[in-house]
Amino acid sequence: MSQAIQQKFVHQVIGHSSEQNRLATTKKLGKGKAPVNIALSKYWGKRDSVLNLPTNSSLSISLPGLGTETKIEVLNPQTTQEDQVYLNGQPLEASNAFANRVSRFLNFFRATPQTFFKVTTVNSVPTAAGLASSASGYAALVLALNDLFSWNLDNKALSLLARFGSGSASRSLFSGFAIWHQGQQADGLDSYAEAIETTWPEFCVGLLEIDVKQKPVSSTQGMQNTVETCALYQAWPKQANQDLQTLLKAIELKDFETLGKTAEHNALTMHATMIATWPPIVYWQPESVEAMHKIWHLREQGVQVYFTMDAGPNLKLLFLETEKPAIKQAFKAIKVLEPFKD
Ligand code: 2P0
Repeated sequence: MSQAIQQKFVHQVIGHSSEQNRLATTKKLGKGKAPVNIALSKYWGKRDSVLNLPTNSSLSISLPGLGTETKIEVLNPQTTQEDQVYLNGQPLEASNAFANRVSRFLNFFRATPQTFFKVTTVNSVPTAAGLASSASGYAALVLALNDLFSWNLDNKALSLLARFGSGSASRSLFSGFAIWHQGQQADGLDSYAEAIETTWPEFCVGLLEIDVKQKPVSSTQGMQNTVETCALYQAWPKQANQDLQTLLKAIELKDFETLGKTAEHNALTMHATMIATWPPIVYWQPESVEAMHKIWHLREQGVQVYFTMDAGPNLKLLFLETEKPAIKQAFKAIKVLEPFKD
């Protein structure tokens, strides 16, 4: 039943019908490239896990220097009985969790049950370390499929398909700020992201890597547990949607203080719901908390710096170019990105 709903969704987006086969290839190879994105107002919780629909809207900034490049081709059915997935140059076993998830997504794009794909994906971010690699990964894969099948889909359709692969991927089709509308419809066709046109050249994001190991609980599992067991979660959708409105206004007015405060508070509220989940989800390491205190201390000294965190122990610092020397001085190992310049 859920597979039929999913197949219908994909057909509605790519325009498949019996007269017009959208899964026939004319090209040998499809290519796609997409950036990672960091949410300033987070996505946490699904209202529908079949179509991957969120409980709340979210807002992000893309980091053009970091992301995923993916190539896809159709394999010869005479010689192959399964997909081949390469991650960062390494062939993955079909049983590997990453390869398995990619193959399940590709099930919706096989012209026949004997159609298998070779997917070659290269990440410039550590996989599953809370640096949003599934976001750039599914956005790049959808762009590669769009290229392979010559669909010529618009950004809305690309974002819908990417969302179906992984929620945060809906926002990785764009550079700069993007908003993912939660949507209201049961068919999921109004839950997609679009770019916010404002540019903010002074805007900086500092990546503070605490730990790049595979995270203990995936985002998908973590948010499901939160929705099911955390009483505090009831307050989350309202808070998240309010934060999003505040952030939109702050971006429009280039009000950095409001943006920073709202993003930091939003991230900590999301983490509060994770911590109040059972079994508890605590992505933080002692060094994460140490870095938070250091940031609060810098703020007391007048440095305008805020942070956000995702489903992992790493911090992403938010500040304007004028604060770059102070930040680099305080955090020697920080990697500073300028989303509107890189
Ligand atoms: C975000 N995260 O808005 C939030 C903040 C993690 C914490 O979107 O199940 O990997 O594939 O839709 O997209 C990570 O969730 O989850 C995420 P699925 P996804 O960036």
